[in-house]
Amino acid sequence: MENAEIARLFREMAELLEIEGANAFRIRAYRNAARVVEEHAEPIADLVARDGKALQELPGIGADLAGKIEEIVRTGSLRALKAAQREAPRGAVELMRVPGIGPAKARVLAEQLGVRSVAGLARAAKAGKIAGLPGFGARSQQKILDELSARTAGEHRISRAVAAQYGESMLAHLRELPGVTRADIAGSFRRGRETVGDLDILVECTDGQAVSDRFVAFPEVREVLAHGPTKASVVLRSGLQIDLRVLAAASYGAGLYYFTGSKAHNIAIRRLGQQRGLKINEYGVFRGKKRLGGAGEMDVFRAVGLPFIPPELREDRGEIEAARRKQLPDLVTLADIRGDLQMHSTDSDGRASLDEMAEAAEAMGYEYIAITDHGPMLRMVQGLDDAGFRRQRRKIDRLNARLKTLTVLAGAEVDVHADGTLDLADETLAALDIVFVALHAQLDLPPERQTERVLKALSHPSVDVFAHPTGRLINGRRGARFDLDRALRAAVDHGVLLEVDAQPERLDLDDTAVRAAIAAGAHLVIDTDAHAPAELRFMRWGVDQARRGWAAKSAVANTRPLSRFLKLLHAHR
Ligand code: DGT
Ligand code: CA
Ligand code: CA
Ligand code: ZN
Repeated sequence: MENAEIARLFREMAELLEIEGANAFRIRAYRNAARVVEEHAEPIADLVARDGKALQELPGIGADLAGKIEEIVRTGSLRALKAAQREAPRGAVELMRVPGIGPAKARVLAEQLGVRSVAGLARAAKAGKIAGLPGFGARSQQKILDELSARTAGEHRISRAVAAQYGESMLAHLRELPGVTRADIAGSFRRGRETVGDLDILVECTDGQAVSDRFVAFPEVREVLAHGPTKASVVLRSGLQIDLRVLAAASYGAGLYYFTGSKAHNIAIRRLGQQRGLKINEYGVFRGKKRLGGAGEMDVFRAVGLPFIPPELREDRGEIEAARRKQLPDLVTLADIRGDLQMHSTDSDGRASLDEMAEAAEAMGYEYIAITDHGPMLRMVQGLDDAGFRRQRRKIDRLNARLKTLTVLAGAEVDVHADGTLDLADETLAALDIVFVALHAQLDLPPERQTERVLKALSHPSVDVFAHPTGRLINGRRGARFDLDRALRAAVDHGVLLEVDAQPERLDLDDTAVRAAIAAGAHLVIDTDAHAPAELRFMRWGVDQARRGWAAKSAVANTRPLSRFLKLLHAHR
């Protein structure tokens, strides 16, 4: 049982309670429990197996929620959730996943229009049936249409971080079978994509039937789509589909290559093979009937005369040409990262103190971090005002005097007003070690005005980093629209670094924007925007996104030692 699975059930519970109009405190308790479970470093199921009482030591988990966690771990489901599902109008939960539709609106749509799905919502909006409903209007109908058209044809893709939990636990399940010599997740997941349509798992084993049997016996399987000796396919209760292929050792590399994709990349490589009179498929590399290789992935590259191309680049976006010219970037790795830069403490909306964040970062072996609490504009999270940042600076100075291996930079994440001015006084900004600017409100300004806002903010002399530049949320909101090329040029002119925010639902900049940023000559920072110590582990998702954007170590500022990092940061001041 993955933590993500427990969290998913609690979140659905919270949504159903919202639709029901239940007590806000109860709703919040479920949401909090979902987050606590999700962020717990070890599997909660192990905790339950070891010591039932330990659950109640988790923050915000009392006897009632602990009992529910145990029930989920033991039975795989939750009776209270089933009951709530029966009560709620069908489809309402799915509708709430559309930005701008809260519980009340979802209920109205489901009850008055009989809308049961996102597809049904699109039909109703197009037919103009939504504008006249209570609580809606022509504007909210248009907003729904805009949101839906921004999604790729209603396709449901699962976030990388969530897919990783199910995929890694399936891998562990398969590896327990004797005779399994290799097992990997291939497909879009191996290519580092921020979301996956499904997971593709490859296993090397001589007894395919045994692997397939064990695969379909994974505890969370809801539906078996296929179940044979070389392939199988299942859907988990979370809705995630997993495909299995079993391969012989002689074909494993060729299979891994083929099922890693992308399809467009595979086709281009196969064509290169054809030009050399070779046949390349998921079983190997062949000349006529003669097998030339296939046990290792390198067999395929060697056959077409190319060096290894990292999976993150295999999108047919110029990687084959770059490989031929020996101009592939030396991609940044997780181990290259020397410091984490955006993070919050209880001084604004973080859930751990400054000292706790610093200790956690030190334990991870970082050389430096920055504490970047919010400014005053974000009232709902109680940001710091100018005096607050002065007080925090004194706390950070005292902390640095105590710390042995870690340096804490005093920073801020400052909101940009709609007119491009910043939400803290110039003297306050000038006194900080590192200043992040971010758009949090009014993401829907017209593109020209948004561009002006961004350009003005980036030109402020104290600004160092542009945080999660678009503000998009994966499977959530679309984010701000502005002229990215002009913003990137301004960033380069003013020496502003661009963030790759590693929160799994942000991953902003995204891969194509990272690549554009590097091409424009900008530097990146990859950081976690952590609001709790456990979130420091999000760094891997940010690194994956940067790798997909062709980021070399040298393009990422926080791979540098502190002194060189600061020099780059303040070159423009
Ligand atoms: P996804 O699941 O939508 O996130 O994306 P992928 O890339 O994982 O796609 P998927 O699961 O349909 O297939 C896994 C890999 O298998 C894909 O990346 C490349 C390979 N593949 C699938 N179908 C074809 C095909 O028709 N031709 C070739 N050359 N490769 C294919
Ligand atoms: Ca896939
Ligand atoms: Ca697949
Ligand atoms: Zn932020």
